[in-house]
Amino acid sequence: RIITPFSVRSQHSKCVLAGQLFKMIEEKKSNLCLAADVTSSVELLSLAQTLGPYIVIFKIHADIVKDFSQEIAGKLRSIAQSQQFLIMEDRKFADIGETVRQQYCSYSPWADLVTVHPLPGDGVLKALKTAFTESTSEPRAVFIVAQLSCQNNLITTDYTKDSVKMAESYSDIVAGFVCQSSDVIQSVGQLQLTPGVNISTDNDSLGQQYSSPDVVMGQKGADIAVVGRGIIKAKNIVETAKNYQTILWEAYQNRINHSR
Ligand code: UP6
Repeated sequence: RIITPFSVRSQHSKCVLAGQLFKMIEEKKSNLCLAADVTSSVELLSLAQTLGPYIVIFKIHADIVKDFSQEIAGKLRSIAQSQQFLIMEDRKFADIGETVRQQYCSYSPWADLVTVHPLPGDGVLKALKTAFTESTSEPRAVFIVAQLSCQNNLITTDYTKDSVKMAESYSDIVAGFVCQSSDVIQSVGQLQLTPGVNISTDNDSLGQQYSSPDVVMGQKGADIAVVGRGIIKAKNIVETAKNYQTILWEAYQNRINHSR
């Protein structure tokens, strides 16, 4: 569990977007990433507009949104700019470098952050680093999926360790890791993004496994918690998002204070 405050950690980030994220978390008092897994662009933009104030990352799967277009992405980007959050495309790239480089083109105009599986080796990181430079002058970064929240996944302890090692030479583009355990993060300048967070249930019918915000921020050591259905399926999404934001922030404060 990294207990150094975000304000200090931002100074250790070799990745520009990681530094910005640490500052954003402190300014907004939010460790919340919304998983906006909805099927229409109307719902997508409405979630961004109404929940923007309570989150630091708006995470999407563009391929779930039936009418997704570059125009919708542009609208999402202006909401992100006015409400101060980053956009993550959870594409989980996992192919040979050249394919990833080409696939990235659809996301480069609007996704601040993307996710990658380290499975193919460092070619994916090399490809994205090249693609970032080729496509934009804005800061871009990746989160590496070093562990998964779903049951029976095939990731081993060695795989996780090797993912972290692989990322060492790419610290300028690696903002952090998607993982479930605090011992993954070796550098205070990188962030732990942890999905599988829900207050009211501990699984779904398709293998997802949930923990409570306290467990995720305390024991598991998350810096940012990813919440999807816990919020977007709630009756009152604004009140629910605020509630998650508060509980996560308090759990983070406890982690920092208990260490003193
Ligand atoms: N996600 C996980 N677990 C992982 C990696 N990513 O759940 O290990 C992503 C899913 C989904 C979100 O792709 O978008 O986080 C979780 O949504 P939920 O809270 O509705 O289960």
